[in-house]
Amino acid sequence: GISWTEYHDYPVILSFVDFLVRDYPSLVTKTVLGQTYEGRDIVLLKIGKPPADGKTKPAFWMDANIHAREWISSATLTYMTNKLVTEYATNQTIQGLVNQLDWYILPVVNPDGFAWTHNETKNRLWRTTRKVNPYSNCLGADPNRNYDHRWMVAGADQKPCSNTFAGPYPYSETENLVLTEAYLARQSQIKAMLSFHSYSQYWLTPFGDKTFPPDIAELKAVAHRAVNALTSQFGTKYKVGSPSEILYDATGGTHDWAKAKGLTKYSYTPELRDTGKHGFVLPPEQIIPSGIETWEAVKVIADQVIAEF
Ligand code: 0X9
Ligand code: ZN
Repeated sequence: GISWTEYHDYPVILSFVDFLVRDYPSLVTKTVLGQTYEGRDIVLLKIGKPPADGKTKPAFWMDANIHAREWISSATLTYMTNKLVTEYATNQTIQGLVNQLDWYILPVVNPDGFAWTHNETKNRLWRTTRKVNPYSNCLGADPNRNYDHRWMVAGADQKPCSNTFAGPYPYSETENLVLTEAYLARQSQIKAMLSFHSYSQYWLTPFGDKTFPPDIAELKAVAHRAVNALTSQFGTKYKVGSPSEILYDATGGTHDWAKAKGLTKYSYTPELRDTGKHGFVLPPEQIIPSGIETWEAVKVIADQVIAEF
């Protein structure tokens, strides 16, 4: 196994994934969705047991680190993944959640950017992918602006050197393309999706263009229950609202895409710890508390999905 007292680079996260698959073969399967621009594997984990009655189970999707520098997102997600797998045999609650749901987990959506932030001599605060852009010396695009729902409508840039460069066209980034294909292949099953980012302590609801889905009241009610459960652990406070309401307008992001295309009811972007003291460079001592509290929020949404199914 690995520890959650420090941050790990991509090879260590991949070996953690392989360790889970090797030690818990009846619970965990790994799919390589494709390769990044620089040739790294993009991996999706499935945690679940085949249902006793042979019926389809609802599924819960979680991904992290679409933005390279937001290390707490994959650290929190791997912490929760480890919990789901290693406590299955001993923890009644987890057993129920794994028996009743399939969990799809994509721990690092943007491995090239992530690897770049781990290279000591380079840029810890890198955000985007690492693809070469034609006619520019700047690398990469913002993969959270690269989906095709309302692409380039708000909070996105056409200039390759911008941190919010939407890419030359939707799905110009392989990372977005393979995520979308994997998601669409499982869409009838997926009832909740969380795309973890940092920082600000927000539980963002759709959409990022000042509009709202018809069931926004339900989504916000569940989000409030989720963050209340989170806060109950250590007092960490989260705000609930759409990006336009509490952050800024931005289109072409993961949770807007999943909601707008009618794929998934409970679609959120949680912006994890902190509120700016350390920002993206959150001390590793906060990984375990973040994992513990975020898991409380995830459970609320999972219970809701199960109750509605
Ligand atoms: O700007 C972003 O992509 C997100 N904030 S971050 O500081 N992590 O970069 C917010 C995304 C808002 N999400 C959608 N509009 N879907
Ligand atoms: Zn982000």
